[in-house]
Amino acid sequence: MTESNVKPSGIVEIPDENPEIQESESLIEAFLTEHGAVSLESEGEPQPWNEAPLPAGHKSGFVALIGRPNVGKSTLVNALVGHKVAIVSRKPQTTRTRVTGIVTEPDHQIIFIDTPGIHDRPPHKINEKMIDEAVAAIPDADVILFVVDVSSPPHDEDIHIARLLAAKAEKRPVFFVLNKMDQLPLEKAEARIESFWALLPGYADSMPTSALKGTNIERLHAHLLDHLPEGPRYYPHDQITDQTIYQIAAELIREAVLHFAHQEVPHASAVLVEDLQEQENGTTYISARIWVERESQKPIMIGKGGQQLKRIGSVARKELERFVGGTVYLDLWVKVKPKWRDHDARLRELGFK
Ligand SMILES: Nc1nc2c(ncn2[C@@H]2O[C@H](COP(=O)(O)OP(=O)(O)OP(=O)(O)O)[C@@H](O)[C@H]2O)c(=O)[nH]1
Ligand SMILES: [Mg+2]
Repeated sequence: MTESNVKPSGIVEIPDENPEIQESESLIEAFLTEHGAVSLESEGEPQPWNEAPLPAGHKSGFVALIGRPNVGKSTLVNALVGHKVAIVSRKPQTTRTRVTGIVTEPDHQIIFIDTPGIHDRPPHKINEKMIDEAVAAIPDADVILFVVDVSSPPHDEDIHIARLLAAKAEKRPVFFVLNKMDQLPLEKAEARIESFWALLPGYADSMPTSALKGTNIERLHAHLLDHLPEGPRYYPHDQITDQTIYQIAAELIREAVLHFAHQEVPHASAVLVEDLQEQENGTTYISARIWVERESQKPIMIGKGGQQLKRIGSVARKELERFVGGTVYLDLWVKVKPKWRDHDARLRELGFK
């Protein structure tokens, strides 16, 4: 038998003491309070979104966030968009594909492209594809945010990315985003920041931020606007991401997996949502599979008496309920997919090209 199933609904309540989960909950809460679901219902006469008149001088553009794993790119996109569009975790290589977060204001639209962290240890095909996704975002962008973690000195991967940007960003403005400034002791700040600046002497602008605390996010947004060209709206005003509801659900479940799984298991896991539908009683039924690579990883994911899977399911269900704005019945299965990280067909099933 390669499949196991535990119904997680309502069995274990996890105290939400983890600041990351609280952070993501408050983002979702704010989003749902404001909008109720993934996109806004427009009131009044429907008008084709791309025919609505725009003010003179309307600006728009694509802003790619590039950086090594774990520096806070996804946290930053969520903060800039004001909604949770990308999952976040303490574990490196959380983001696996490009994720857009869209901000629409009366006079501008910015499409943020969150990318997988670029690193120099690609042991599997999936890692190569992740890095390809990130590198491919560079020439598509109007502005590039080179996100670094200033809480520690520049890493070899930062040096590698700086070289990549020097070669590939061409005439595009590159901003240094000096993130995690909340973790940088004041006495080290000047020397540390200068050591990052030295990596890319041609940068166009630089901004210390704390994506976690929201520091300088508004200022960064304003600086970005100065560098964006005049242009149209590329997306309807009420769209905050280009991910499908299936993809968002899978990512929210994967975030819970990343939170509870340890060592090699998080990297060996993937989530595929197979069914998602609202039932007559108003409950949204979601059926998903958690892939692991080896038989030995399955009992780890399920835990003794199914406790681990119940914890994952309980946290994921809460996030999914906020996301759909109603009750969710989550049917979670663990499935062994040998070597899926190196298997083209498996990777295609997960949406990789
Ligand atoms: N102290 C502090 N922590 C932060 C900040 N921004 C992000 N983090 C934390 O850093 C960790 C990684 O954040 P992510 O947003 O997932 O990082 P990422 O760059 O998207 O990582 P990958 O997707 O793996 O490339 C999480 O634990 C975040 O809560 C910040 O400004 N300050
Ligand atoms: Mg990320």
